[in-house]
Amino acid sequence: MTPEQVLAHSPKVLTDAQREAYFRDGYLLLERFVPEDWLATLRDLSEHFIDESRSRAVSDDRFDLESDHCATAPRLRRLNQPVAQHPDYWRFASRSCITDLAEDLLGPNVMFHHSKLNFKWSGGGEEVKWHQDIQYWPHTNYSVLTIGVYLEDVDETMGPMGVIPGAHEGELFDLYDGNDCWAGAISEQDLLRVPVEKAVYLQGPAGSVTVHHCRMIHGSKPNAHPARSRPLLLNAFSSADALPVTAYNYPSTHNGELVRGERPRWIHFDPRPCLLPPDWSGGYTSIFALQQGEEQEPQAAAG
Ligand SMILES: O=C(O)CCC(=O)C(=O)O
Repeated sequence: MTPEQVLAHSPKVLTDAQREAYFRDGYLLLERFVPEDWLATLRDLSEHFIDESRSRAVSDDRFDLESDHCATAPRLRRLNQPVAQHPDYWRFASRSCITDLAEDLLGPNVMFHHSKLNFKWSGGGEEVKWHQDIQYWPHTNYSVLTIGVYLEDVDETMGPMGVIPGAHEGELFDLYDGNDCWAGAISEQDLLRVPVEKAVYLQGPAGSVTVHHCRMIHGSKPNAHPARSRPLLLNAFSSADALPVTAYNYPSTHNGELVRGERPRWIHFDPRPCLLPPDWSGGYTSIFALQQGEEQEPQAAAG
């Protein structure tokens, strides 16, 4: 859907000024957006899965682990596809305030794409280099976004999500390196064309929500805080008239489910081209493993 088509529908949780800001800047930060009861449920789930990760020594299709992860000091880098791992994650993605938020920015027909829970552990949790999402999972148009929820308070030392206002209207970058291998990040050379000095780092108390457009250049620094981790639950949605061009390479029960409205009769094709990612049907690791250049046995995982 185009911004004009979306704005023609009345919003449920945003003001029109907030929606216009999203379309202009390509991101939003909504402080304390998620109610306490939901936050408590999501935090309990995090504890449960962190505990479960203690029994793992290597990453698998559910748990993406930092290299120094161990049972006594778990460092779960990412919980893959939480919606497939517990019904409350799916309830949150499909029937909560964030579904309303997705509807306000994508129009009445909304499709769920995927979810992930990125931890950034204290004292180092890894950097995410500048990149755009849509090259990882191209769609027929760019009415696609990701909603992040901070499950704990996040300050500027903890690797908050960084965005570059307005970058979603600019260039779509090649995420392959000079050897035609997928780097998953914008090259140093190309970054010379990006006003990274204008980056805004989205921080806030627990329950704050970030939204970024699928063409937004974004990334985050390591977590320098000595004691606190930065769990960020990410759910990606599209207008239902934006269909994925490539199969999502992490099989989940909910990828592609309609969470609001109806299946539309017409697909919308944006004339702007999109980069095609590698064929990951044989396996994939994670954005962290890729960007850190880790040698790993590929799992079926993504983005
Ligand atoms: O966890 C973060 O800070 C950013 C994550 C991200 O951009 C991604 O997973 O695509």
